Amino acid sequence: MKAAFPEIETIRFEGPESKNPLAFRHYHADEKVGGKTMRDHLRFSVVYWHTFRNPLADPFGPGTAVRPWEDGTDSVENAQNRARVAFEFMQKLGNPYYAFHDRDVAPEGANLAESNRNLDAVVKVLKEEQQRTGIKLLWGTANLFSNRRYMHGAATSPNCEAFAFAAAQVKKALDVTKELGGQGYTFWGGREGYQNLWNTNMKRELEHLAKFLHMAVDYAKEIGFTGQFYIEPKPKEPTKHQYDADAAACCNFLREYGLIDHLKLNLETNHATLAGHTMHHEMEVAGSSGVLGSIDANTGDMLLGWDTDQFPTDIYLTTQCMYSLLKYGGFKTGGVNFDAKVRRESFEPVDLFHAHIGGMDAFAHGLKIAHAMMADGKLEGLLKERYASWDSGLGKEIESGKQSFKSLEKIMLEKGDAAPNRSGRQEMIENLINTYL
Ligand code: XLS
Ligand code: NI
Ligand code: NI
Repeated sequence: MKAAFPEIETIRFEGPESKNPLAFRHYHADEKVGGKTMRDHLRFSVVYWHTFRNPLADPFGPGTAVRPWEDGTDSVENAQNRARVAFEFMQKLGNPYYAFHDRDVAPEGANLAESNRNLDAVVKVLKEEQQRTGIKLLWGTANLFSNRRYMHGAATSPNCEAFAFAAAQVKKALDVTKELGGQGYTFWGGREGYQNLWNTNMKRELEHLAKFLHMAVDYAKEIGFTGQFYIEPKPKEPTKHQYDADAAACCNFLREYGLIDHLKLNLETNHATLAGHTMHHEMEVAGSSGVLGSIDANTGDMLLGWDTDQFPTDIYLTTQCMYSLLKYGGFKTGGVNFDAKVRRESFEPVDLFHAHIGGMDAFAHGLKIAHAMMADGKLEGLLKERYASWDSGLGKEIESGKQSFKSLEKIMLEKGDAAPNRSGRQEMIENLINTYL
């Protein structure tokens, strides 16, 4: 095969002083941070859909991407060749993981059987390339939102045969994910939501979604797929309201339908901001509920209200992500998955490298800062102090269930008022954070 990126060498770590745009300044895979390599902390993953399939169109114009390896057809051969290109890219970049939807890697056929055959033909190449390079599958997923059969949703469609087709598609995607040794499987609720409540039976749709996820869990057990399932919160787009709106809504749904032990969350930065939250908030909600699984790393634009999926470069953001991640014990099966695309104006193949290098460096930098903050312990100390009233005496008694409304009333009637508050020191803490940056 002709090299797709002949002019690009393997991307190397050159240190913070390097002026080489095709080098890492912070990501040094083998370097240990707190006893663990950066590679193992961050578990970087490249997404197939944006990096190898996105033509860079927008609602006002067609795609601009120049991808010399594409032959312009939707053939299986082209898809197989693209798979080899993808691995050449990833090998040069040095990310240990990737992720894909079934329809990203292989063309959809005229019917389910043909689609499955197409997928098998490309999976064969993916498997060879995984073995050749050592790059692993972080998670697989099925595209249950592009085909017109899913216009009303997949698991939440009013058309039970759309549900059935989606089930068959996920079954195959699980087989393939297992075949490739995938460490997880993600459900992002593509069109699982509503555009209009007048024509929607919300309760029934939610029950169907739960049923669908239970079937997936059962099938995984049946075939011995032990990877982690994830659900990926997003509040809107393409539907007006998606049922998996944010981390808290997902936790509620999973608990209500007996799925909380089977799925963790895959949090995406731009989805958090679309939901009116920060990523930091979503990480804390998931982390404190024990369901922080993986992250789709990207960022939105403050002035654009949609899922722009930009590559993350903001060190403050990556520091928040990595601080929460370290606090909750780091990734087990998940990783930093770049669900991000280059801008329409950045149409050349080399831009794919610049984008990923920037994202990886931003996260590696964030990791180093977060680790330093943690090792220093000042922030943790301040937090401990802030809640100190709960560590002994009355606070401890309340926490351990030894007090009631009645007993507390008695105490407060005697005291007359609560002890004075202490300053929250927000500005001091914000200044402290800046000292690590
Ligand atoms: C879309 C989602 C999607 C999922 C995978 O907004 O982020 O890309 O990550 O289906
Ligand atoms: Ni995503
Ligand atoms: Ni997204």
